Amino acid sequence: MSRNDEIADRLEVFADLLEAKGVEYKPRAYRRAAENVRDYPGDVEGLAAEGEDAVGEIDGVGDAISSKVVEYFETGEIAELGELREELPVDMAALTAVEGVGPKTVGSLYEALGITTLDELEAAAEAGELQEIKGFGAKTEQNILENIDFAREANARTLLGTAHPYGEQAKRYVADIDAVETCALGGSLRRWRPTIGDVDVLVGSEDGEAVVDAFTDWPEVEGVIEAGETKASVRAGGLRVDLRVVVPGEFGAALQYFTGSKDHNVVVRNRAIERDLKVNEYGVFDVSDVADSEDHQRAGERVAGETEEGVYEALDMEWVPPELRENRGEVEAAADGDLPDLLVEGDVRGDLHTHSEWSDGGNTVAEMAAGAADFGHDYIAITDHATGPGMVGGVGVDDADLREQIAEVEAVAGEADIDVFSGVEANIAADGEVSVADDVLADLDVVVASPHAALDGDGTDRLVAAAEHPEVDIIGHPTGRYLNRRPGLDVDVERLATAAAEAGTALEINASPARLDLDGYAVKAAIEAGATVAINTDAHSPGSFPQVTYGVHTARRGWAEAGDVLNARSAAELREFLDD
Ligand code: DGT
Ligand code: CA
Ligand code: CA
Ligand code: ZN
Repeated sequence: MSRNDEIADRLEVFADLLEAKGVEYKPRAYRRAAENVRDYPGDVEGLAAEGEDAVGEIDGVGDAISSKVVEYFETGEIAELGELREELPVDMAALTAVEGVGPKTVGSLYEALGITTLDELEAAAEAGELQEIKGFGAKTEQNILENIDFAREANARTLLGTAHPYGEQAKRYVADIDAVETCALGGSLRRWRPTIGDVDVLVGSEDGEAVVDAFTDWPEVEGVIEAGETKASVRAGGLRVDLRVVVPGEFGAALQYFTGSKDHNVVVRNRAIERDLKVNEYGVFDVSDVADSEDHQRAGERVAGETEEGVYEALDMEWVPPELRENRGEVEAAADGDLPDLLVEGDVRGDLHTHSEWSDGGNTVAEMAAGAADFGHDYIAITDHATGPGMVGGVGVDDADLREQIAEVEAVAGEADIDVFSGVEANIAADGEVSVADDVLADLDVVVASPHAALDGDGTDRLVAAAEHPEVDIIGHPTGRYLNRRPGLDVDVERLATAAAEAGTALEINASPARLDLDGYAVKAAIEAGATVAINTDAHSPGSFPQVTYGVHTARRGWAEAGDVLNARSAAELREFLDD
């Protein structure tokens, strides 16, 4: 974590605690300061060394806050924050992870019942004590109870979008250690799961102790959980990072084992047993001549283990891309030579869901188009939020704005090196109604329709209705989930995908790391039902275009080939799909 992030985190905690105590206005100021400090391109610690005035140059950072920033860098703590924490000794992050519980609620819960942890909250809700608090009711209590398990899991898992860059950083550090010969990330990170329990780093080396020593000296390490001769676990960047060292000759077998998933490995092991082989983290062994009495980890004749490809080959199967290793039929497909020819990043040619200043984006249409061209795209659609139900804060374009915007997009398109399509992100109301007039929709190139509110219960009918709307081209972030924050709509993907395929509507894989919606399993079901998917970043500035990576790997988790993906098509082929 950078020191800018460190102080920003403190200011956010400050804001939460002030809000919990019922203080007005200040929490907002602290949050705004935190955001600007986090985004500050320079080194805030350096400013702090120059004094409060220098820190006060950052937008939104006034006298009170800049003095705390200086205090933090000088003394390592903020006295007033320490006092607030003593007054309100609550596990704020854990409690506010419960949907519907904000800092203010945490304050009320502490004041009324002394609740500080998720377990205490659950016990109080089960005992019916919450509904006795002023401002709470039986319904609130029930909601909290229903959301506690989700929150518990959320607290334990980190978004892929956070863990992936951090894992890569860990890998770069480890790869530079002298004794390291080979190094790779394993586990859920290598499989690109949407959320990550911990980061797994695997090393091939003859000198485990030297590697462990250097690893625990990584400047990012906040605490060592355990350190042995060939493995270590540390806390770093708010994550747990597991290191495993094996001899280079066993690296492939270990990588296969530690990539998982557990369920995939079980099926692989069973396939080995059918062939009188044994697979484990040390290698693949022919155990046909091994007596039960000498059965140990490396018993038998070693037939593979140096490379992962060799491990699968020894079992008569194709190498399985990590994204597929979830026991969804991939072992059988690999044995039959039937694995999909997975989509790769270079296949994606454009972005069909982006925002500009016309709604809540940060850039002009021209800047978004130039950014997409720089990124290497062949085309971009500008799909600002339409006004109407579900749009917070009144941001969005109305029908008249849209007509003006079409003219601007056409002007930009005339100058740009790539195709620039006009579009909109309309809202899908709870009854399936699409929020923009049909005649306006008809004049736009790309119509994305997405659910933004009322995200409880089954959404299949609602989404099917929107998919069947003749002007809708793409259903955006279909479930409306926010990872670790809200589960979103329940959707019968097969039924939605069948209707969408019939209607010529694509289903989005929203690549924003907060969403990854549809997820990989849903993508697999959608493609099997014949649907086309579109991988979009939902970018609110050009800086988000690279997030397409997360969408591509999510598509791969759904067994997607280039032919399944709308924006892997050329601009001409895309136009054909949109016009139909
Ligand atoms: P996570 O960390 O919860 O996001 O998920 P993973 O898959 O990274 O799980 P993790 O870190 O506990 O272990 C990494 C891999 O090591 C896992 O995917 C498969 C393998 N592994 C770990 N423990 C076991 C085990 O008890 N049995 C088997 N078969 N494999 C295991
Ligand atoms: Ca892991
Ligand atoms: Ca692990
Ligand atoms: Zn949206």
